Amino acid sequence: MDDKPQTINCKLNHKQQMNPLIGIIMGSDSDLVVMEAASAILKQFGIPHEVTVVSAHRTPLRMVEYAQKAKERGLKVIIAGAGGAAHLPGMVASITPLPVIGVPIKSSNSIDGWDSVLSILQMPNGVPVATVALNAAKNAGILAAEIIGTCDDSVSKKLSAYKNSLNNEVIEKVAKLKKDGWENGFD
Ligand code: AIR
Repeated sequence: MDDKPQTINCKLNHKQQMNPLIGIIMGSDSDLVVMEAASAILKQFGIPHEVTVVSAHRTPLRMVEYAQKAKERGLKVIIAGAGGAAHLPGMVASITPLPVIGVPIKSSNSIDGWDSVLSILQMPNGVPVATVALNAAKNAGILAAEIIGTCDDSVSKKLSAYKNSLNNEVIEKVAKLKKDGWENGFD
């Protein structure tokens, strides 16, 4: 057996960079108010993506078709959000070899969001779904961008700049608190 490590080249070519790389799907258009944050951050990073509604319960055959064709259509990551009995991310993950990021949504039919969190989080061994916090579609977008960034240096650089900006924002707040005074300040 050849035990040399394999060279894995996953650099995206120009055509791949233009087509949607990330599919954002959700159980209902009522989820859009939460899920649009994933699209907004992907736009900020300049990553092409698509957004559509796919319901595990109301359109099960559309869900199967979407999951079966996602990889051949050039998608690299799927972000799936749903509320209540949130089976969409797990069922899509059971069909596609692509990484699936699940966004639990506190929807109108949800009991505090726990139903959705647990439906998406507690997947059986063999079928992982990377579950973000309740309503955390922005983090799902960032995680998807990070996956793309493993193959694309320009995306990776934008992510590093973004994380630097988070750091700088806090440092500025620290300086402002110091300047303006803070009763129990330590710094
Ligand atoms: N949903 C739709 N099909 C399957 C599920 N789990 C979820 C949607 C939405 C919630 O049901 O993801 O969060 C309520 O949908 P609607 O359309 O009644 O507003």
